[in-house]
Amino acid sequence: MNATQHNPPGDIRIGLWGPPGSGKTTFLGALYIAATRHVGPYKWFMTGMDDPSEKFLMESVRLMTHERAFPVASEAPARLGFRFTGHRMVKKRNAVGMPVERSEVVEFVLDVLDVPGRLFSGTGAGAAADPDFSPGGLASASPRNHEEEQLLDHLLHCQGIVYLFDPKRDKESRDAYYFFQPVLARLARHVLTTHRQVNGHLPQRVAVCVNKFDEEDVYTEAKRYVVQDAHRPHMPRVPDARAAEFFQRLCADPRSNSDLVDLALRNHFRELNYFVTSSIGFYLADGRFRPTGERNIEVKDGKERILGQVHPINVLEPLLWLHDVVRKQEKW
Ligand SMILES: Nc1nc2c(ncn2[C@@H]2O[C@H](COP(=O)(O)OP(=O)(O)O)[C@@H](O)[C@H]2O)c(=O)[nH]1
Ligand SMILES: [Mg+2]
Repeated sequence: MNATQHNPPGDIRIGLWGPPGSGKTTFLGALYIAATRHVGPYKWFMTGMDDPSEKFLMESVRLMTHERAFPVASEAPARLGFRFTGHRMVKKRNAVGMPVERSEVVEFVLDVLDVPGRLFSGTGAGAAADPDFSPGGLASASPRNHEEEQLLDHLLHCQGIVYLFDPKRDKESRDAYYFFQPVLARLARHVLTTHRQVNGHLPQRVAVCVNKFDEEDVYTEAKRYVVQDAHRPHMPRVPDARAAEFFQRLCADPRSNSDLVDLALRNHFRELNYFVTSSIGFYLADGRFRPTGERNIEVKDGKERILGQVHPINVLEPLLWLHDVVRKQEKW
């Protein structure tokens, strides 16, 4: 006998936070493939909640698989909604002790705002390139200011935040803190003035993602923490318990202030988890990962193209963790 148990979908608002180019749009675009490839107790699939979200999904999947290109940069904030549906078969006994197989369905809705990276600085890169960008101000009513407010309002009402740290960029520009601090300062002010703090902390849960794991330098640094999946294609993974240590190591460059990102995250937020992620994964020459860690990007006519299959690493997992911790809390 079969039965289906449907848990009502929980709406969960998740924000994406990270400096320009840290991979936010690509991360979102890779989610559909990540859900399809996911190996775990639940089988997952992802659908768009409305036409623009479905269009974004189809377009990013087409780009990443057929065109072998990265999703195009976000020009204006895009509000997107996706539904994740997971199902698994569980063996149970019915009221009279007979074994029954039951299909268990879990659903959650992800509501994200994908914004151009310049909005995160509040004072800098955006301002230099863009006269409309008002330094740190929520006071004037310029269009740019409206976008900043939209971002702040979204993050304020998120239960979860995916924070993307880009070790490749940070090695060169060392500006993670520069893009991090203005957003944190505004978030903290609004949470405190509206008395929404929880035990002195900001209420959002944060999944800290060290992104672009597939890049040669990042993989080389991560090697000491890496274990390989037992199942094909035996992708490398930094276990969550060691990902925090890896993040701290990356932030500890004495020439940068990125250690302040690590400290401030831990001081401000009540619950954090760490992931080492890649939206595209490594190149699999013969269907399995080789420990040399081949890069899944080729450069043709000066343009970066994805070389082979897209195998996202730890892209769905931060959302599943956020969904889990938010669902477990009784009251938001
Ligand atoms: N190696 C590698 N590069 C990535 C990955 N994700 C994004 N990138 C690179 O980072 C660039 C910026 O990504 P994008 O998603 O537009 O960043 P955003 O500004 O944070 O939305 C892309 O064009 C790629 O060159 C990844 O998983 N691995
Ligand atoms: Mg983007």
